[in-house]
Amino acid sequence: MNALVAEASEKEKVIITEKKMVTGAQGLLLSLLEEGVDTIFGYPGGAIMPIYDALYDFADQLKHHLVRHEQGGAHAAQGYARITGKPGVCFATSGPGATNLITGIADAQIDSTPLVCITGQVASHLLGTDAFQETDVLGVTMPVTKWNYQVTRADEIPEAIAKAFYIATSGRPGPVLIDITKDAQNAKFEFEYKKCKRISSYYPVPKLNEKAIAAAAELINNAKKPYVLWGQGVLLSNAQEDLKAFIEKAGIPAAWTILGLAGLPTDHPLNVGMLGMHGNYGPNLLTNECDVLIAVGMRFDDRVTGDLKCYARQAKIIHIEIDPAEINKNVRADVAVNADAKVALQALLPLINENKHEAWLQKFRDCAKIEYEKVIAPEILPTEGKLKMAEVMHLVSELSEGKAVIVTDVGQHQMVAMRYYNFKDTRRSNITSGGLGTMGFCLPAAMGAKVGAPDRQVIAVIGDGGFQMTLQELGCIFQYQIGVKVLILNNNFLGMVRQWQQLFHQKRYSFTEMVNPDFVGIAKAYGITANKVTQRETLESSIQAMLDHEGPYVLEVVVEKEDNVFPMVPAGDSVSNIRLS
Ligand SMILES: Cc1ncc(C[n+]2csc(CCOP(=O)(O)OP(=O)(O)O)c2C)c(N)n1
Repeated sequence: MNALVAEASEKEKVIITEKKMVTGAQGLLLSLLEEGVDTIFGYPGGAIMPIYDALYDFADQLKHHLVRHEQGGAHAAQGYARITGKPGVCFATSGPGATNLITGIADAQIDSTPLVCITGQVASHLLGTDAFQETDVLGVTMPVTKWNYQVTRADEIPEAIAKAFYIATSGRPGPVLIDITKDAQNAKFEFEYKKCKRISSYYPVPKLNEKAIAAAAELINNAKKPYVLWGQGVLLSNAQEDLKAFIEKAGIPAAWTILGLAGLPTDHPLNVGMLGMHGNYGPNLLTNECDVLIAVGMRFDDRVTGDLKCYARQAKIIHIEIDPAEINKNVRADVAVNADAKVALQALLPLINENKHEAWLQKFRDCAKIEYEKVIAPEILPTEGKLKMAEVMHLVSELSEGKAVIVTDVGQHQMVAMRYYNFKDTRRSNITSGGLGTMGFCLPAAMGAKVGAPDRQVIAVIGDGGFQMTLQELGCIFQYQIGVKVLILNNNFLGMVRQWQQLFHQKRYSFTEMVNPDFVGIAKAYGITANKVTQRETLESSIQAMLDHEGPYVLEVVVEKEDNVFPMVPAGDSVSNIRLS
């Protein structure tokens, strides 16, 4: 109760301390404090006014950031959650406020990000009457939330919030939404809070199957060409060190999905690179040569597997995964280990033999050499022509010493950033929209990440298309002086779609060319320092100036219009058919 007592008016203090009576709105905020929340991203409106009114008294403990669009609020909460590991909290009003959250919620669902979204709702006596700003937000969010619930009585609030936090963070994390009617926000009740520790018929923490662990260890110990693929599950269970110990002991090459990136330093000798459509040559090609494939905390997304009919058919598959629904969904597991990545890796470690698979590793090195000569060197070290996205990212990596948090949007720049940033810091250093591929994610997510990790250098890498989807969050960045560095790689095209049009639609550039505004002017109008680079000679000093700047900064780099990202596995093709050009 101390929070409310500290902030409430003298008159209220007496009432609250003596009777512990609070409004639903106050009860919500007290519940959030009980869950350790100190940061909220949100946007007010009629149906959530009582909550915002109560927030006025809690401003010191609950730092609310007024975003400029609810989608930005959801993405900011995602960025905050992804960097801190704590659930991100966002507020929105009913109707359009709630529906504006949906993209962020769906993104969080597919990328396993814990969110607690609070929406205001019309008063309960108006439910179902098509009242002003009434939307069936439960119905709308049902398929994209891990759980949602409508509160119509103030005294339900603490229990609903306790459940929300438990569900969002346990097992495979995900978004939850609590919709609170206006009368429930206003009504008084006696506040009491109990954290949720279990819910009947919900078993988020699987019991480790020792037999499966033993079977996995046996396969690994007898393998000649074992291969680890890791995903975000490693980061979500903080198993970076466990993964390293495991692959180092058994001498196994390991490749990452785009959500697993930075779980190991990029230049670790056993880190062979990126999987998937624009991943590295060896990691894709040799998937179809390994004899035991060990998937850790990843879900065999189609962007990773390509055509399943010719995906790792020769290999025995070990699938370590916390969500039982993912096991045998896309790829059949010979050994299924339904477990948290850290628990499984720690159980496996003593059972696996020390090993070195020199000849097998050499195959990855040989592929890497081919890719370096054919693709990477010309991309990062061009001496003439327009600037290339890869050389920009290569320089950003060098100048920030591989220690920054890189937040990306969706498109060519996203793939390039992941391919060419040399991550040295394995603390959650890569944030992207992987599963949903949401343009507009980056700017607000980077903002949320910087709020969650103010001491880290956070760089938002965005295309000219995606930037224009949520650029209004420059307003929020300016208002709270959130020191994000925004790097726009401007090719004046919806580049990734243009690349597909070039390669698969006979260069018919149907509605992908962009006539862009003055991005520097826009940033400056928001009060943010900005600069534009077009020449190779000034690229390095401009990036350095951005990195050295104290507060928020926008750097627009004009790059080659028709730059392509290679290698590429054409959509739906076999990973063996990866193209270098
Ligand atoms: C909300 C949304 N709409 C459409 C798409 C389809 N899409 C994927 S990449 C892309 C082009 C992105 O262009 P830009 O932001 O300029 O980045 P670039 O590819 O040029 O680096 C589009 C339109 C999407 N991913 N998300």
